[in-house]
Amino acid sequence: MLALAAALVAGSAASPAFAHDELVGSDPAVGSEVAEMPTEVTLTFSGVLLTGEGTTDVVVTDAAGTALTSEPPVVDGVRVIQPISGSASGEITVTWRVVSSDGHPISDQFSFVVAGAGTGSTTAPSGAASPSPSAQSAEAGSDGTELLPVWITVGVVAVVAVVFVVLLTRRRGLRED
Ligand SMILES: [Cu+2]
Repeated sequence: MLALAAALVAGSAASPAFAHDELVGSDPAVGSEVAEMPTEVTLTFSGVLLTGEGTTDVVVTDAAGTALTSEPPVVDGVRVIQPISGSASGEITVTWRVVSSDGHPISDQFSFVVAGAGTGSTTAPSGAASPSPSAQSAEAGSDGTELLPVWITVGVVAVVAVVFVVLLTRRRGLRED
């Protein structure tokens, strides 16, 4: 009975009507990779957020921890829009705190990745003018594409080995016959 009661309590706590709001989406999306640093980050919550002094705080930082926000966030119903100042590439972290529609403050953080060569100090955008070879190989390694030739090599070796074994077996079979 106790377990059943506990399950019921847990179930009701998890239902949206009684829970804090939660982050249900963002732009850029959580964990996504975008081509360029956006001019704003939008967070969408499951309920209309409370507004007022000190309710809402969004900090956007680059991989080095440099803040990319200079303006306060704008709360618009279920959404929070945080303007971005400055440019960066690499992993961008969004740390947010809002006050849920039930009056409880909630906070968390997520990150997304801005593609592009090096830091914001690079003059030419990646594409036509290729960045330094070391930067390219580092990028290839980080997203795993460099691992592909290794697996191809392993696959080819495996196939060759199997064919070799099959041929050996057949020859043996022929000799026995
Ligand atoms: Cu709550």
